[in-house]
Formats: sequence, structure tokens, C-alpha cells
Amino acid sequence: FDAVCPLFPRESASREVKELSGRWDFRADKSPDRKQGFERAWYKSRLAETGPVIDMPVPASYNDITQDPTLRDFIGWVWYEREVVVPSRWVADEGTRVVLRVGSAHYYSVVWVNGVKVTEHKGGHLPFEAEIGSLIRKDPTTPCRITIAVNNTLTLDTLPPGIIQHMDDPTKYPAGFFVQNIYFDFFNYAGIHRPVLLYTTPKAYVDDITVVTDFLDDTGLVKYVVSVQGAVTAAVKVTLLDKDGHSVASSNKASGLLKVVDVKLWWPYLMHENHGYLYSLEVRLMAADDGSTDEDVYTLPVGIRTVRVTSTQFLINNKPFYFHGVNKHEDSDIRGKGLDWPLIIKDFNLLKWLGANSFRTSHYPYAEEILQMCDRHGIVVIDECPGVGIKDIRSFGNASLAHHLVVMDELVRRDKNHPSVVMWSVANEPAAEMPPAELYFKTLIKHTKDLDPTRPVTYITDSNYARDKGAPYVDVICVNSYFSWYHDPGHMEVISIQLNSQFENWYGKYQKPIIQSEYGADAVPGLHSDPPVMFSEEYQKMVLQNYHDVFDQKRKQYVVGELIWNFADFMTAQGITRVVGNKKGIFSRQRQPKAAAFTLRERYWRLANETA
Ligand code: BDP
Repeated sequence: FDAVCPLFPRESASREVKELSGRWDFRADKSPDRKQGFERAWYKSRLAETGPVIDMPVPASYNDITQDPTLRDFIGWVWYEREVVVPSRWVADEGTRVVLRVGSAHYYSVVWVNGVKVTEHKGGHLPFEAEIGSLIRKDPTTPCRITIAVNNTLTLDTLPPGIIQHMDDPTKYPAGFFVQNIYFDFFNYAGIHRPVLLYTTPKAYVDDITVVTDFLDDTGLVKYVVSVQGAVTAAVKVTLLDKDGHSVASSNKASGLLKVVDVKLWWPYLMHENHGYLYSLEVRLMAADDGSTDEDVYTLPVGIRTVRVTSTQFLINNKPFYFHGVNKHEDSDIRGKGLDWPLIIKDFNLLKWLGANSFRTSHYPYAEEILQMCDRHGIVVIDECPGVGIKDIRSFGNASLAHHLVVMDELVRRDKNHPSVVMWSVANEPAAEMPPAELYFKTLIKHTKDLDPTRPVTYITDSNYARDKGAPYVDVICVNSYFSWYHDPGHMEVISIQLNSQFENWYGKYQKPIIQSEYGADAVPGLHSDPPVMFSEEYQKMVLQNYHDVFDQKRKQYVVGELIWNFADFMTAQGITRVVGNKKGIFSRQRQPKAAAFTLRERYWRLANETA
């Protein structure tokens, strides 16, 4: 299968994009072993010809769209299909590459065009694509039929891992009954979560661009490499433009170093008036002299900044940076994990209202569209892969590790050029005290650093500092703790003692900067109690305040950040500790503030003013 082009599909003078968002035909394969669709080759004809179909929006999770409980909790293959009219000029011009791209689909996908398999992909949060020009040219008169089968089953070798449990006792369960067990705390939403689109490039095209930035006094340095496909000789011209469209540097080489006088650095939100300053790198692949290939143009946003870690600090542009931000989820009513622009922009407005300067993409890579917003607004990102719930010892096996390395390849390839991304997180709360964790994390972190030597690498731990086997390999210690919630529930008086010990123990052992990567408490919106009790808004607020007192002592030493769990309430699997989902949001799932949001807002703006 074709490798994925790492460049986000953008329109330009030489490239067109056709979005396939909207209504698709859909059917869940409810046969006992879920294999009927493959056995009867549902991809060979229109889906509506092989059985009943329903309407399904793309992008969206399918789980909350209908009133059918068996679809909400469905496990196995679902089938999506839609026909698209391909512009005749794309078909007529043999020199046009037509690429079908899926932003993401959870978890395993197989794609057919007019009944011919064109690609498959493992993993729920990263893009995949296939060149389909020759297929649509075979029969230019019929519309192009796209079929995508998606399977959400999680096993010990998937990321995140899960396990299917068959219940065979006929006195308790109906025949064939099975459940999907998961080791993570969010609903396993499934379906086509991000836009599906067709885009074109010329036959010879810009396939990848890598930029690494630095500066010396007032001069910005942009090291770049352009990779080209389909050209015999590649004449490349690159031009760096400022925000007003003025050229500030240029070159005729496919790789090199651009120097920018009086550079405007990319700064985090609220740290500088130029926060989120972006240049544009216009890359032009010249048409061949003999007319055999056309010109290709691609424009990449570039923020010039540096990242460095010392034993006590996290430095952006050589200035100490303190993360005051949130952990998020891609989650909302009805659409589940489906990309939704009103939600994205609302969330950025709330982040800015809060005075948050950062978030972690807990617990999987977010849509590229979200990272582009972070670049524009100066919101700093810890980019996390879907390595959440690595709890079973079998998930540390060779097959799991091999897949985890591939996921890091795909993630770094996709996100390497975002100035907002300042650190990679390879996992969340793995069973890091288990013996195989040492080699697993040593290998995984080294692999990530080889892929990208410019960014620190971490994983998020909730293990004991004395027994955590991967901590020696991370650049920043990221710790989650829930004092007076999961431990000593109801006793806020333990927080200051336990949190101080937590920081002192970790720093004492490793002398690395520390981020409190999660802390918080559930609050059911509108539930009040004074004196505070668990699940009331007052309790949540007081827990945060108790944590903040300790952060304020330690941030003068080696604590470099605090990320609240969570930005907003989110859906989870059903269970006795979850009241229609996880309620640790400082906003409700509908993005209305709880009392704690105002506490955090006051604090974040104060911190921002101190460090500006
Ligand atoms: C942490 C997990 C996070 C959970 C949170 C919680 O990292 O995914 O949602 O606890 O239980 O352990 O609220």
C-alpha cells in the first residue's frame, strides 16, 4: 500500500481538495462472528443492494447517533459507503494524482474503491491514504464508490490495548455473549472520526517537508529538507514569507538553511505579544523543461522557536516556561469523537478565557486541525500517542512494542513541524513497575528520540518513584496523583503532605523537572455542599486549591507545570464510579463552567502575568 504523505492536504495553485463530509450509507455487521460482510463481499456492489442501510454522518462516532443500544455498544465491523462524482478534469488529466485520505477511523480500517481494495490501516487516531487515479480512470463514466469497513475491537496488541472476554456459562449468558474489556477511562467511540477527502497533486510533487528552527541573537534559523516524488530532476524553490506576505529568505536548494533577520519568534500564549507568530514556507517544485511535469506548490506554516530541558527547567526560546493548562479529550454530545469545528473553536475560546497556555493530547493524537489552531494561538502541546492502558504484562510483548514503534513513526511524521508541539508522550499510566517495562520504555523512548532529536520525550506515570522502571529514560517526569480522591477520599488535609513527598521523592531520585500531569476531583454540575463533600462543586474547587498551595512552593524549584484533569466532563464506559461519564471536568460536557473553572481562571491569569 501507498505510504501516507506526511503533509496535511492543503489547497494551492496546483492542488485541489474535495471534502466527503456529510451523509454516508452505513451498516453494522451483526452476524455472530461479524464476518458476513467479508464473506458476502459487501464492497463489491452498493451497500444498499446487500441489505438494509441507515444514514450515518461523517465525521462522527456512530455510537450516539441512533436510538439503538446495540449500536452504541457494538463491537466488530461496521461498513460505510458513499459515491462521489469526480471532476472530469481530474480524470482526463493523466498527470493528476488523485488521493483518497482518511483523517482517522477507529480502530482498524479497510478501504475499497469501486470494489477494489486500496488500503488498510491499523490504529484509530492517525491518517491514512491511497492513490486512486488509475482506478477511477478505468471507468470514468460511473461515479466512484468508496467503501470503508471499520472494526473497533481492541486486543492486547492494539494501542490502546483491550481484551475480548467470551462468557460461556449458559446459566448466566445468552449464547455467543462477549464483552470488550478496556483498561482506560473513556468511551471506546468508533467510526470515521475525521474528514475523508480526495485531493490532487501533479505527477511530480512535494511529498514531505521537515523544518527545524533555531535562532542566534536576532537572526532566525530555519533548517529545512524538501522531499520530492515522481520527478526525474527536482528544481525546488523555497521562500519564507512573514505574516504580511513579504519574502524574508529564499533558496533554490531542496535542503538548506534559511536566515531570517530581525526574527519574530513563536511564543506561547500570554508570554509575549507575538504569541503564535507564524511564517509561511512556500515550497515550489518547478515544472520540467520538457513539459513532462507541472509545477507543484505547497505552503507550510512555520513557527521559529527552540525547546530545551535542564535539570530544573523547561525552556522555550531559552526562557523558563511553566505549563498552566489542561488535559483534554476529543469528546462531546452526539458526535462522540467526531471532528467538529464549532466545538474546536469553542474550546479554544474557553482555553483563552481560562488563561491556559498548554494542554496534553490525553490519551491519543488529536486532529491535525486542532494542532494547527495551537500553532496559531500559541497553545503549547504535549503530544501523546494512544499508549494508554498498558497494564497487562502481555501488552509489553514484542508484537505490542513493534506496533508502538510504528505508531510513533506515524505520529512524529505527522506532527514534527508543529511549533506548538514541544514534547512527545509515549504512554499514559502504564504498569511501569513490571519487569519488562524497562526494556520496553528504553527502546520506545530511544526510537522516538532517533525520529526527532529536537524534542524531549516523556511518558505519564502513576507508579511509585522507587519502582518505576522507565523513568530513567524520560526527559521530564510527568506524575498523575489523586490525593483525597482515589486515596484517602474525603480527606483534603492529606494533600499538602502527600504532594510534597511526591515531588521531593521524584526530584530527589532523578533531578529532572516535574510536571503534575493530572490532578482533580469529580463534581456533578450543580451539586453543592458546604462544608464540601465529594462530588460537589465546592469539593472539586477545594482540592484544586490545596494542590495549588504546594505547586506555588515547588514551582520556584523544579516543578515546571500543572495540567488539570480534565478540561471538560467526558463519556466513559458504564461503571459504578461513573455518573454518566467522568465528571472531573472544570467545564461540563456542554462546556459550561463549574465553580472550579473560576478558581483556575484567576490562578492562570495570575501565573501568566508573573511570567510575561
Ligand atoms: C487517571 C487517568 C485518566 C482518568 C483519570 C480518572 O489517566 O484517564 O480519566 O485517572 O480516573 O488515572 O478520572
